[in-house]
Amino acid sequence: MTELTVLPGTATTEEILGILTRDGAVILEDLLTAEDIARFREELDPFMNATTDGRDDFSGRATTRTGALVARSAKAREMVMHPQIVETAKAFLAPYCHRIQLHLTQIIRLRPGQGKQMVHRDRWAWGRYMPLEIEPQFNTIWAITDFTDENGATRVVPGSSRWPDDRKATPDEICQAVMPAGSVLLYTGSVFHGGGENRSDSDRIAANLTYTLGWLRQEENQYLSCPPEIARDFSPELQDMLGYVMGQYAMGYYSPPGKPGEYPECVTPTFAVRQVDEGALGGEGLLVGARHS
Ligand SMILES: O=C(O)CCC(=O)C(=O)O
Ligand SMILES: [Fe+2]
Repeated sequence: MTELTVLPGTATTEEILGILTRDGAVILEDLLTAEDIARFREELDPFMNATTDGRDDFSGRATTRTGALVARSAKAREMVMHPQIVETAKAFLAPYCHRIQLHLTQIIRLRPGQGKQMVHRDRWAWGRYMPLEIEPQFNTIWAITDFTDENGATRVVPGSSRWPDDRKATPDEICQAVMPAGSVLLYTGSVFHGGGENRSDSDRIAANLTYTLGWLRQEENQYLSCPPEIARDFSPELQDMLGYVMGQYAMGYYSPPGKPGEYPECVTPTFAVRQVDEGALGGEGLLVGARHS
């Protein structure tokens, strides 16, 4: 099989999950309008244009990577919290966690002349410690420009999510996520893939927005990219998605370092953005999960 399945933006979570589980990737059409894209570009082009090229072959020496999209763009915030994407991410990751969180936000711009990226698994960001039975990551790449064969549409190896780490894909096993601007490639943290080669004379621009298990370290440090002073103004749902919430019963609490007695001890990270003390650690509900794990 060398083609990715394309589903309409109206596809149900069950339909999407069916393909994602089988192939490790699927394209969803028409999630962004031309106006959405224009807004995204207006908010983020200044940051993208000020970003310098990668300094190694994996990052791409003719590629720019721009992060902190939640802090910088209202349109990116909407995309991160897109109801259908979040529902699918939750359903995909639910067997492995109590709660999901944002993993990274990044504009990936492949400039003309960028060669193809090595084929890899995004889950290798954590090393190769976790067994393949655990799916730690749910990914999206939103096409901000058209994704074409010539401009470096993401290369994907359908059906490779369960392959051993050292298996190499042959050229006929690799296909490309060719799709118009506004479409989204959904892919697992386990499927083999990589950026394509940009042989065209214009940029290929993508928004990589990814999600992970509430108990794992995030690839982009959301507490630094989007600190409480900024996250304070966002909806509780987005604050939780950034990680300002307990990941498990005992995962993520802190003690505000004030004067003796100035603040409560061992509060949830919610305290940093909503100033409410939600009680010790993660509360009784999560304790049940901790006992069983
Ligand atoms: O730019 C792309 O199409 C994919 C990039 C990618 O897979 C990565 O940087 O991990
Ligand atoms: Fe990747």
